[in-house]
Amino acid sequence: MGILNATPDSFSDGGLHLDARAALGRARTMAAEGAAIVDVGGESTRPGAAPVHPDEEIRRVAPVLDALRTGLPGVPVSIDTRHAAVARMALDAGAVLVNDVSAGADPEMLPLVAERGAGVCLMHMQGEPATMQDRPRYADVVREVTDFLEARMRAAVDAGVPEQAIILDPGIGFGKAPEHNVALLAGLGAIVALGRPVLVGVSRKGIIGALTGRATGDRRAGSIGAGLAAVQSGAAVLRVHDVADTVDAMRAFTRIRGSGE
Ligand code: HH2
Repeated sequence: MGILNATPDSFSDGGLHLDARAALGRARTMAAEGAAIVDVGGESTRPGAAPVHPDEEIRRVAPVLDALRTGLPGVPVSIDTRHAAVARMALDAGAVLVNDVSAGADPEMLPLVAERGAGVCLMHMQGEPATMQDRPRYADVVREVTDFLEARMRAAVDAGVPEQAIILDPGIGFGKAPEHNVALLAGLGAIVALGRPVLVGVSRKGIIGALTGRATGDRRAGSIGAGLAAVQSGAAVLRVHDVADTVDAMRAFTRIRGSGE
């Protein structure tokens, strides 16, 4: 999954893809590099970010989705949003997956996904982006995140979303200290055991800085290393900025791992 943020303030690619033509160019590059899906977002959820009104989110992503529909047909698009109004517009514009970092907190979100026959990624977050990194606390992070995802998966199914349409995500960096992120990446098997594909987003995040000492722009190798560790633990999808290098790393890794089985 290639990241395409139509935001002025995303922590890594903020301001780069606000213009629909630039966004389309970036999406084309990522698709050519091997991205299976392009994830379009109009709200930064980095630590400390203020919430964005759904009208503003729509204003940012609508032209990008239009450009993708006409300029890159055949490449599946997901919409990274917590707001049902934004998801509705994006599904109308051809998106096939709703990537919801709040796991369906908007009461209209899961019924919408069900009604439209879309896919949904349900992610764990402790707190809200503005304050989530203040003092994240868990007694048993793997157990708590797994239990939360299981409950949200049940809520989605109760709303009419087929289980096969659900992807689960531990929410690396969303209300988690470095040790929590490491425990989740190592213990991903508990979430995998819920029976749905698991998506992991570590690309250029603070956890990579904590593990390598590198600044945001210099976290490519660390991100790929952590991504491969996630794949080893059972992750099925990696949400990344650096598609070409990640795809190469995954090809080599899965080929060698597969030949030993
Ligand atoms: N991480 C970010 C945003 N959306 N969605 C899922 N499912 N999983 C993630 O780990 C995830 C996500 C944050 O990264 P990014 O989009 O690069 O930055 P920003 O939030 O500043 O736009």
